[in-house]
Formats: sequence, structure tokens, C-alpha cells
Amino acid sequence: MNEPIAPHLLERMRAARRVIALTGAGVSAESGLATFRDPLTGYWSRFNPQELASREGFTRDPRRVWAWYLARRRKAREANPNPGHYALARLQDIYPEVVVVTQNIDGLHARAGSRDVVELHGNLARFRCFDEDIPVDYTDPADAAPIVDDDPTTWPDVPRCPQCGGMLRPDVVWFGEALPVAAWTRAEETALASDLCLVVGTSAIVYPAAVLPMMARQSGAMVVEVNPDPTELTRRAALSLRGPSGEMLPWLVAQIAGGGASA
Ligand code: BV8
Repeated sequence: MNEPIAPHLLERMRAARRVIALTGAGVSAESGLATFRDPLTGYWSRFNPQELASREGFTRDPRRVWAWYLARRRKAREANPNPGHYALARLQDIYPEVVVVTQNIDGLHARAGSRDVVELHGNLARFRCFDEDIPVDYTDPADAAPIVDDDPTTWPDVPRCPQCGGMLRPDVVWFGEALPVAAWTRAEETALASDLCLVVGTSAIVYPAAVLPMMARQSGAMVVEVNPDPTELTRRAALSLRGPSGEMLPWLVAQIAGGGASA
């Protein structure tokens, strides 16, 4: 059973009108998608994700990086939103403004019904030409041969851009790359205008995303963290719910809505 929320904090959350929810890989953990902080399983455990999620990593070994993303794309396509994603979507019935600003590239917030999602780091379902940087339609055939992480003979060749013959890449933001301007601008504006900032399932290590809760706090927002572990943000949060978001978020939403112990 969760600790009851102090009445003054509950009142402050209920009085909010503009909510920003900053999410990271942890909100999708209960959908079966690995986080970055988890030791990468199997073959990928020998790599630092920052090595793979970078232009240098891709140019060094395009087929390895392509295989890693395609395997993640397939897992995300087969995954389902979990109660944490649905609870964030339910906030839309309580507050006039709810914006989910996510670092995740799995598309699960939209699939759970969140209508206003800002994808800071792109989306695994979209692809671009590595050379021209233009969007390129590519559908990974559902019946394609399985990718075996540590068997390079199962890694598909990197598909080519129909315009220029350059390699395709996932439409995600790699380390060292700038965030999409429109997404970052919207995220900043939302953080500065918010009066309640939920920070869910993120280690708050990657920038500039990790700045957003501080922007919200400096603008007077109440910061609430949901994470099984303490993070860089914990000491700055007015409330830290120590547990998995798939359990804590439905409980939190029920408390805010004035409901009982379950969602
Ligand atoms: C930029 C998409 C500048 C790809 C990602 C040196 C050289 C170059 C850059 C830098 C440098 N030093 C610092 C930087 C900046 C760098 C950065 O921040 N590095 C870090 C490592 C210090 N940032 C960048 O490079 C950014 N770009 O700075 O550009 C620029 C400006 C102008 C012009 C040119 C350049 C780009 C950063 C984006 C990188 N792309 N993702 C992909 O996914 O493959 S980042 C990726 O990692 C995620 O998107 C996310 O942001 C991050 C992982 O963090 P989390 O989501 O928090 O996940 P994590 O695993 O860390 O934590 C999970 C949490 O969940 C944990 O706290 C855990 O306790 C919790 N949890 C677990 N289970 C649950 C749970 N919580 C709730 N419920 C559960 N069940």
C-alpha cells in the first residue's frame, strides 16, 4: 500500500491546470522494452548505447547499428502500452492541458491515447536518408527473417534511399545530434508554462531533456517524480513516488481524481 500523499501536496496537484509529463525509458519497462540503464542484454551488453546511438557508431558499422534499431523497432511494434501509459492518457480527463514530452522512441504514449505527445528523440517507426536527411518510407517486412543479436549473418543489409542510394537510418536523435527544433521549442514552452511537472521513468542524465523539470520548477511548477530508484532530480522534487510507473501512476491519478486506492 502506498504512503498517503500529504493533503497540501494533493491539493496543489488538484489545483493545477497545465501538466507536463516528462517520460523516459522506465515508463516502457513494464511493456517489456529494455531501458538504457539496464545492463543491455546478450550481445548488446558489450556495447555502450551511446556508441550505437551515434553517427560515428553507424558509420563505423552500419549493419550492426541498423540491426540493433530494427530489432528494437520490432519489439516496440509487438509491445503494448502498460497501465502507466494509460494513466498518463487519463490525465486528459482531469486537466485542461496535458502534454507528454517523451525521450522514448517507441510510440507507446500515442497508442495509449495521449493526444499531445512531443517526441524529443524521434520515433523508431520513421526512417530518413543518412546522406540527404530527408524522410524515407520504409516498411520492415513483418515476415522478415529474425535478427539474432550476436549473429551478424542474420543482420539485414542497410536499405538504400530511393532518391540518392544513400543508407537509411532510423528517424531518431543520436548522441551529439541536435533535437528537432519544433519539438524542443514546444517542450521548453510547455515546461515554462506548466504548474505540475511529472517526471516518470527517467534517470535524468541526458541533456537537454533533463533541463525541463528544472525549467518547470523555476516557473513555479510542482515537480513529482515516479521512479523505483532515486535520481538526480529526487532532491528537487516536491514528491517522489518510489515504485514502478505501471503501479504508481494509476494510483497517483486515482488520488488526484479523488478516487480510492486503485485506478
Ligand atoms: C545534444 C534516441 C548538441 C536514440 C537518445 C559529449 C559529446 C556529445 C554530447 C554530449 C557530451 N556530453 C554531454 C552531451 C550531451 C548529450 C548527453 O546528454 N549525454 C549524456 C550521456 C551526458 N546529449 C546529446 O548528445 C543530445 N544532443 O546535446 O546536441 C547539439 C546542439 C546543436 C547542434 C548539434 C549538437 C542528444 C541526446 C539524445 C540521444 N538519444 N535516444 C535511441 O533511443 O537509440 S537518448 C536515450 O538515452 C533516451 O532517449 C533517453 O534520453 C536516454 C536514456 O535515459 P532514460 O530514458 O532516462 O532511460 P534510462 O535507462 O537512463 O533510465 C531509466 C529510468 O527508469 C531509471 O531511472 C530507472 O530507475 C527507471 N525505471 C526502471 N524501471 C521503471 C522505471 N521507472 C518507472 N517504472 C519502471 N518500471
